[in-house]
Amino acid sequence: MAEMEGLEFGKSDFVLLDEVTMDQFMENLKLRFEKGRIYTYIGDVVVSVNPYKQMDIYGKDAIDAYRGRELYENPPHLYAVSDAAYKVMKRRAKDTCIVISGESGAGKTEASKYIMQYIAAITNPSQRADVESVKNVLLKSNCVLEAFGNAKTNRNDNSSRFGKYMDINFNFNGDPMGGHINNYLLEKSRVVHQQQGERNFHSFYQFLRGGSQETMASCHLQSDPSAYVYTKEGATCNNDYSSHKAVVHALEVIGFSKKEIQSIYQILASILHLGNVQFGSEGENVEVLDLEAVKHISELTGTDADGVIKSLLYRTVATGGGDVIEKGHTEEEACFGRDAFSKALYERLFGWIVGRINDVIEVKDYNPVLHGKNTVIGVLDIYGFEIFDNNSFEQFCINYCNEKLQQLFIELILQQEQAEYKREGIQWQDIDYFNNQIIVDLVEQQHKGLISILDEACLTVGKVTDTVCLDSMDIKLAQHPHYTSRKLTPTDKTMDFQKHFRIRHYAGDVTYSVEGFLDKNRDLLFQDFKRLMYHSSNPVMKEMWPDGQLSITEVTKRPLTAATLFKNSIVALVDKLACKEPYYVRCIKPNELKSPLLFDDARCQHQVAYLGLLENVMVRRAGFAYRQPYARFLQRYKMTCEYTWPNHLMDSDREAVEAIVKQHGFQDDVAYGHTKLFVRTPRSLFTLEQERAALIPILVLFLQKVWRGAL
Ligand code: AD9
Ligand code: MG
Repeated sequence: MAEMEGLEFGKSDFVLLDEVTMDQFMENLKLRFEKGRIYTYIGDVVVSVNPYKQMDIYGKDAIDAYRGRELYENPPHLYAVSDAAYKVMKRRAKDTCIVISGESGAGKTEASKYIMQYIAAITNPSQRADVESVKNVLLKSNCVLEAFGNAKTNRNDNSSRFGKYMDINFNFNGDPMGGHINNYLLEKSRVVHQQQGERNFHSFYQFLRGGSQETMASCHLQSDPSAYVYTKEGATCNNDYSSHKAVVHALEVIGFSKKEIQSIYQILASILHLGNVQFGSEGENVEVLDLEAVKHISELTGTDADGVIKSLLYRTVATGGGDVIEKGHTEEEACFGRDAFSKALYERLFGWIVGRINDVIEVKDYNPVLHGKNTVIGVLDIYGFEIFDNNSFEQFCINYCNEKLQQLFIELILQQEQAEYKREGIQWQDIDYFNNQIIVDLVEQQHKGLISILDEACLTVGKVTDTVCLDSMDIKLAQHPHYTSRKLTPTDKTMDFQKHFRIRHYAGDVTYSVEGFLDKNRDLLFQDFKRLMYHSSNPVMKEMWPDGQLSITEVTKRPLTAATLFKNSIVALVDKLACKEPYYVRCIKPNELKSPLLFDDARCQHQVAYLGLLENVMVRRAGFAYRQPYARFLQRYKMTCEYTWPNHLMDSDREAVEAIVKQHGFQDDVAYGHTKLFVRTPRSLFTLEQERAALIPILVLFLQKVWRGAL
């Protein structure tokens, strides 16, 4: 219990710091981490430090302790905010969301899983079978999506390489009745290439390690990942075997048919074989060197071997005059096409899996007249801010997304405060904070923003290279305070003149290599591959390629680029979040070594700074650090006042609260809202807390005596 947590564990809410300084903040954060207290509040925001070890704080006892309780009744915990989000959703029929943010490896995905587990545990007390089934699918979907969407990176052994936003729908009883998953930009380039020390998506290694002999034989695979170009950078690890079994089991529980599961693994196998396809050329003629691999691919994808070869070597193009011709690839184009095909196979597989899960959990036959209002809790777990040695288009998108979420945090936290003060009839004072809107604009502004410049370069006919595009950025953004390139700061030796630009993100400077930006943004996949797959004899695979039925003359010439599609999806996400009541979990990564023991002061301080946590505390304390509904305040502190203990005889709780405040002499430090008491400085509360703490042992003794009948 919070009240049982003595001061040796530090302050459980940063709002209670004596002074809001970085030093005090860090001292408290470190002390709590070292004492095994990984969660601390800023009001109702949870600050979490990754413990890098299993903590005994998530079991059934903990769930029972937090169920239905208020935030301040227990020590800070994810369960407490989950419960708060759930209560608001249920009592006020309001949609809520829990936004989990923090950099790669800070603990977002783990947090999202605990939150879902908690919600699953506290709902459906009557054990209705249909509700249990929905909960089961929601929980099992994590295992599947992690297998196909996560990978080992140099930052995190289980890094999410896609963004996930899950809505859980509740009926009027507060029981989950369905849900929907939105996935965002899977980092598909990982399918064909990984940085040194990283792995491809877990699914490949799990399959190679855990697939049955029979399946491996039918897929013509050997279990060694080094036999395949796409997986040779990584290696299998010990839990790949058991994970594979768990994933297949989860797929079955969710409701994937045998045929569907088989198709999933046939696609993985096809991708591995595709990666091994090499090309040779003699003069103009390019040919496929590995006919064996092609044979396997055609067998596994239900396509014709000649068709596979043809789409690897030629593309169909429509001429200006409306004729359709076949154009042979150069060797380089053939390699590009092969990799683009592999990436697309995986991306569509992933999207299809998410779609199938959504089919199962979609709310069906809901009648608001019969069933009451259907409310939602959304849980957002998206890839965290990333700085690698080599940052490319993917990091650009991921970091832009984090800028948007930071912007939302700023808006909502301020908005919420403002709304609260307004609701309660109390004046609001503005606080100075860094508004990262300027960086958001740098990326997404029409015409002048980086995405617009990129798109323009992609749509320009003729040979526009990455470096030409960089020139264009340099010209248009020369004056921007958050953009720089070597050309603009020639003395900076850390940037390559040809290839790099740098964005001063809210979370730090990131230098991006522009190489490959245009290709990744265009995201070109020759129509021939789409047509090939659309004609697959396997109906599961055919379903993934509906656009393959278009003839080349029907294909739109200017599809939206990858960056624009991503931007649109993130804007839609932010809109979705903005209309819900938000709860925040801000995750901090304590060190780069994945060590449970080390609290790296500088690294942590940097995160506290860019997450704006200090400002968060200041905003929270501006004017009033602490607020509580009259009834709650009374319940907690009535023992400290002779007029309220054990019960007051006044006309209202508010009057009783006034009596407590007056007796302790801090009437100048408070404001009375319509339903809540607002306390300006935490010091007043300390006095009350201390007095209460001193009274508790006496009270306990007294009660024990009463129970024993001694009094
Ligand atoms: V990324 O942006 O997807 O790369 P996350 O999601 O923030 O990142 P993740 O939740 O995957 O990080 O945590 C990284 C690792 O830290 C986990 O695999 C665990 O080994 C470890 N971790 C994180 N949170 C906890 C926890 N509450 N208890 C124990 C934890 N270990
Ligand atoms: Mg994650």
